[in-house]
Amino acid sequence: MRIFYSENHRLHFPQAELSGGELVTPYERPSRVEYVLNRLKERGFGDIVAPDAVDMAPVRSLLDPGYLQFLETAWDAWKAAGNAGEIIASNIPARGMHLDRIPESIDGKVGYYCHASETAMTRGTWGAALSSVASAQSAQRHVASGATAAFALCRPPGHHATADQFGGYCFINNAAVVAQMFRDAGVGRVAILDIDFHHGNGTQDLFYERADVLFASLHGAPQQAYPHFIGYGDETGRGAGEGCNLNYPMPPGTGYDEWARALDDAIAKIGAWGAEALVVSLGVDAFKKDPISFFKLESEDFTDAGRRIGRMKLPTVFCMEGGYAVEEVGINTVNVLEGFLDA
Ligand code: SP5
Ligand code: ZN
Repeated sequence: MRIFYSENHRLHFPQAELSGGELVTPYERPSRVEYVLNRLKERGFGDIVAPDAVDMAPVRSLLDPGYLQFLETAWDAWKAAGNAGEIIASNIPARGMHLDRIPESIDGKVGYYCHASETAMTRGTWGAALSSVASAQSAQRHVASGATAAFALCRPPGHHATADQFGGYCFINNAAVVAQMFRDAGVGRVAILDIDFHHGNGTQDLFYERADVLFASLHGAPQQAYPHFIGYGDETGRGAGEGCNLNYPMPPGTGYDEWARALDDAIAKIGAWGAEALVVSLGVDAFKKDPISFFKLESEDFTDAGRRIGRMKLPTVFCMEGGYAVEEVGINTVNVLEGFLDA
């Protein structure tokens, strides 16, 4: 399996994450990628290449132009406004406020284009986000031209990013761009399977009213877990997209038996729906030792999950999402890929 990865992920390394009322070193950090790369090499995945240049056309077709403009210019505007620190949102529009009037000041814009203030932006965030989506795009093209599967070692991750909001460590929704590119290449039905611990709110939102892209997500129940306000089981899609959104929220302490039942159900429904290509939002934060999550998966469970996904026999693009137990993030990620190849 070919791996696409860009060193430019290192351009994004904020020093601060607002967590439990403190500023801590972000859980989503550059070393995560090094652990995955090292494990890939250890396990004989030698075909690791840099992506081609980013293609902005599919990104622009899916995302809000004002949001992209904001991401590109936010750092300079933030500094020009005299701010000493990293970009962190401190006012996000809430109940009763205007959601449709975009402020002119950078402070206002940051809040408008953000949904979760744990995520900081720095000088290199835009460049890193572009390199991340470039890896996803190269993986998509590799699979579209005949490969069985490819892995985009994306960083920053993408599945929490919507058409016009960053948050949850995500800026551009890599998996969504891949799905759109499959559609643009003539694939009729594309499924996105999101096994990251957190609900893929951005991906759900982007395709919620569409019948051509099915989204299925296994995640911590919103009553207990970030992103808190979305991800319930009764969110099934709207309009033409009704029935094309499948959420599997699960409670604290969920282990592999229950998780795998949800996975099997999602896989069966993706198959019955007639998916012709698959995008996997590959987060490994369902792991029992993940510092910010509450599922109980063991490392070997990821191998089994990969095997179940592989049995679908669909052209598959894996996009890296979360996973914060850094010592094991490589093992767990590569276990999914090995399970997939074994199927
Ligand atoms: C891509 C991805 O996995 N994003 C996750 C973003 C999670 N953001 C908020 C997490 C808050 C967790 N707080 C738990 C603190 C435990 N000490
Ligand atoms: Zn996650």
